Amino acid sequence: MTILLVKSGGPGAIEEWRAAFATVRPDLDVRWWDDPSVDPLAVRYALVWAPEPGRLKTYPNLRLVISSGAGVDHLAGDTMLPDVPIVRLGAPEAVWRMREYVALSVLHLHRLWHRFAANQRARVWDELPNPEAPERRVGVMGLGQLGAAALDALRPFGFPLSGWSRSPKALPGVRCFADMRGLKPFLAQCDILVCLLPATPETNGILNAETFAALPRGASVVNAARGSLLVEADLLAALDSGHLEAAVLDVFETEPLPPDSPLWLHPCITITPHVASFPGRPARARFAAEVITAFEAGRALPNLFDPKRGY
Ligand code: NDP
Ligand code: OXD
Repeated sequence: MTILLVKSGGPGAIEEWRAAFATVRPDLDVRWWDDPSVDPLAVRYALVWAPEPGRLKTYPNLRLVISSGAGVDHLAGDTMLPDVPIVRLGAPEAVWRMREYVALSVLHLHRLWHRFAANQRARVWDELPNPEAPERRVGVMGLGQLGAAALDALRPFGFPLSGWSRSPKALPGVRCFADMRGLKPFLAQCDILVCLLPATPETNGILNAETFAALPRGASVVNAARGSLLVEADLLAALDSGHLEAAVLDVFETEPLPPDSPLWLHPCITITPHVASFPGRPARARFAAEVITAFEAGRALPNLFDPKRGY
């Protein structure tokens, strides 16, 4: 039997993975990463999250790697990656989840929900007048599968929309900016900035003091990308100076976020524990099974990781 090796969710998750794959690809022998009875020569596929660097290279017949998350920064640091296709998670459920998360976060910031929450705790009745959607410009950094889907989700609300990517893009109803030359003009017209960039050497620390200063006064920020993109101290300074209004953060430099982080109790910060788009195991197994089937049939693979680009 063909072995699919799984490293995602810990050893306790393997029965759920087996059950999920049994409904879509019952022919696969689904094994836990550290199962001592696995013959390394029989491993054809791997579904992984943060495998030990160098380990994937030890399976000589490995043909395909699937990342259990859409981000592949957990693999990008492995200097001994095997020369096989690496597919990033692209389950429709993951995309729906991110659409929900971005719509929820943008509406939360648009309607000053953090202030109403604080006022409720203080028993303060204050309508807090705030602009209507056509006066609230929303910009998304990263126009890949998630950024484009997030913009789709925001379209019905009537916000003026814009986006920023590495290469030029054209999206209906979205003012598109590209590369470093487009960054400052893009930022200057974002009242709410949503970050959905991958973690690469180029994007490391991109949400920093300079970026925040380029946003209009009173702007807010959503980071659902990676913690390494955000300079947390710069965000705190921009919020405390009043230049930024609020932030919604799903990802952090250190996860879980340490209990002593000043981010936890900041009145203008809303925190979620890296859940923006994580779909359940059955959805990820369905996606992985479709990719394996496409690979075996010689069809083009979706969401291929390009090690040269780093995403
Ligand atoms: P994609 O690879 O589909 O899209 C990435 C986008 O970012 C592309 O538009 C790309 O530009 C742009 N980009 C990359 N580098 C740069 C750069 N240096 N400057 C400007 N633009 C750049 O990724 P996804 O949409 O699938 O995912 C994005 C990220 O979201 C993931 O890498 C991951 O970190 C994060 N994520 C977070 C989750 C969560 O639960 N919080 C869940 C899933 C993903 P171009 O179009 O020109 O290539
Ligand atoms: C991720 C994911 O890459 O959850 O963060 O898919």
